Amino acid sequence: MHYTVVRAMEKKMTLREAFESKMMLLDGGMGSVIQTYGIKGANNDMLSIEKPDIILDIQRRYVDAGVDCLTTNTFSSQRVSQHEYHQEHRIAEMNRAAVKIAKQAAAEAMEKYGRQVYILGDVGPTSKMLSMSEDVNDPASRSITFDELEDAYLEQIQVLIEEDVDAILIETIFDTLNAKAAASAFTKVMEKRAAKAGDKAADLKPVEVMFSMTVSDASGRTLSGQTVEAFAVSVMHMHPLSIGLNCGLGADGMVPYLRRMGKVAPCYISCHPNAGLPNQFGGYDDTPEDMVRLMGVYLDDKLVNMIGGCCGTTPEHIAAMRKMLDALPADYERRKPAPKYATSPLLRLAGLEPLFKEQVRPSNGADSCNAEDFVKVGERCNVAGSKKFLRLINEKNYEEALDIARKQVEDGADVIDVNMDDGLLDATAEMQTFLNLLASDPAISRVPIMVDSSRFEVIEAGLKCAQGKCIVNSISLKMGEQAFIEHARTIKRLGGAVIVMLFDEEGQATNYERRVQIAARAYDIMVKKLGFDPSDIIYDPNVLTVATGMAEHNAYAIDFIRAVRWIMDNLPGVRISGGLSNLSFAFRGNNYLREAMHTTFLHYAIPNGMGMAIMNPSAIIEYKTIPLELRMAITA
Ligand code: THG
Repeated sequence: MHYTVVRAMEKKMTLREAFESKMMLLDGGMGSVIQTYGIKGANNDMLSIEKPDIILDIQRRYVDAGVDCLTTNTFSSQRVSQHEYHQEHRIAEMNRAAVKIAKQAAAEAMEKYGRQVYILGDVGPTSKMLSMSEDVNDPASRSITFDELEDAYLEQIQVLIEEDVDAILIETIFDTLNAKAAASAFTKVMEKRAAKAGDKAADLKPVEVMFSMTVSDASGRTLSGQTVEAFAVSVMHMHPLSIGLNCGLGADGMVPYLRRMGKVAPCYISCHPNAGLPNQFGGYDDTPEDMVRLMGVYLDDKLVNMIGGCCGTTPEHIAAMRKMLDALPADYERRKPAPKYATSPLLRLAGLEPLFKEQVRPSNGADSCNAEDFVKVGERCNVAGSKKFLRLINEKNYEEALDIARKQVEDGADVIDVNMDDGLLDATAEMQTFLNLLASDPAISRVPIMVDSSRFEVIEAGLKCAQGKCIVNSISLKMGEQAFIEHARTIKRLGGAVIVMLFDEEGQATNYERRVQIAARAYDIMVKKLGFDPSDIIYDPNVLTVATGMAEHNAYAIDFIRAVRWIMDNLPGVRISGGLSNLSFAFRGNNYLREAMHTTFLHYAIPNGMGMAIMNPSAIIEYKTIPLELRMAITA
């Protein structure tokens, strides 16, 4: 084969370096090829133990076809998937066996062709879903918990990494929450590995993580309802080597979604489609020639960095793709990852749909601020902030409680705050129930969720019920640095943005100086020590109640705005939020005055850099309509 000679001269590179240097080729189907060996209806992953020669033969054929990456035969090698075969006690054994076979095939590739083949530990979605109920009569129920699924993935990924794979490929993702459970398990395994290595941790081989979602129909969404952009946002906390698409729709059906994914992905893009749509017998008809013809546009339009095949593809399909890649002109310009920030730091959140907002920068007199990037968080699904919501939750009238959420989205809320902190409620259980119910209502769950509690275990439980990228409300230095760091780490592992309240061990910051000092300290810890992405940090400098009759409260609003400006000028990349309705508690009952105060406050705070508020989205009046006298009274 003509590429043999060239490849023999390649030096050993990491998987990431390989992606940087060339178009990558993944292998093709496993299950459909196993069938051609006369094996039908088997537990395919068990074959790594029971018929290793067949698996090795298939992977050798993929090596001969010219792959750069082999996936291990471990798609279903998790306790959850093996349960139906009663093989859950052999998880370690089957994962170990599968990596050994793939490594043998890769070693042969080096010997035969002088070509480095990377091993991707294959992790499938299992047959369970964390974001959808299997019981039509009980939409809040789930057939498995996040923790159970994460444990199952941890058991698998632990072995794959021990056996020295180059990456974990979390693929055929039809529910992003399942993928986030696998991702969390991956982080735990990697942290344990680094801790074990001690001061030699820096010498450990990097292990990458890669995600590939599957769209279930022409809507271009996952089975659990997320768009490709929302999916991309929801896994980006893992800094994956690549994200991509596989399985359904066939090669041509992927094109529009690859285009959309590529625009938002600050990483490489992969695609390994089926050999067409399934025919009436469940087989796949696209020939190798059909597939490369349909995939030509992937290369012409620079949509991908890695191609391969899924169901119905064979070593012949992959050999045809090898030929296509080798025929690329020497000066072919490969796709480059989209830049992380399009213009200024973006807030990136997701429900079923993504929410992208540029930073709200303080304006300097002449230039007006970009107020359309202001984020409105609906405050009403809060048992402490709405008597009606509390009553509905107490009565377990979730249907009407959901109506409150739906109304806020209709009224223009970009995000929905959910808070169940009430002494007489089981806040964890109520948070789980309500978020599970929200997930089954696409009119509400299209927006991201703000998981709000003063108890961290409630926050953690909430994050484990949301497939999108949430905001945590909130963490602070109130209980000291250690708890703060622990909470921030957990949020990072579960993929959330977070509100940092300006509290420290001495209590709430109520003046300008303490706000500035605590904000700077928290930034240092989160960004410099923990590697938090600043665009995932949202400061809340404490909107306090004004006009209480106490003289020292009257500087509160001005001090808040001065602190907003300092933070935006000095702590790059962050956003500012605040609980708007706090401002006017002194005027409970006088709704017009409260709304006029809120509007006036935002009129000054947004141009100074306030980028988000927790508020009643329907209760904002136009500033110009507020009578001048009232405006002056408010700003006095
Ligand atoms: N910062 C952060 N989170 C917060 C706050 C904040 N969460 C809670 C609160 N402050 C923001 N949420 C609300 C919700 C409702 C009201 C005020 C703040 C409110 N409720 C009416 C009242 O009390 O008069 C209730 C009316 C009713 O019962 O319907 O004003 O600052 N990070």
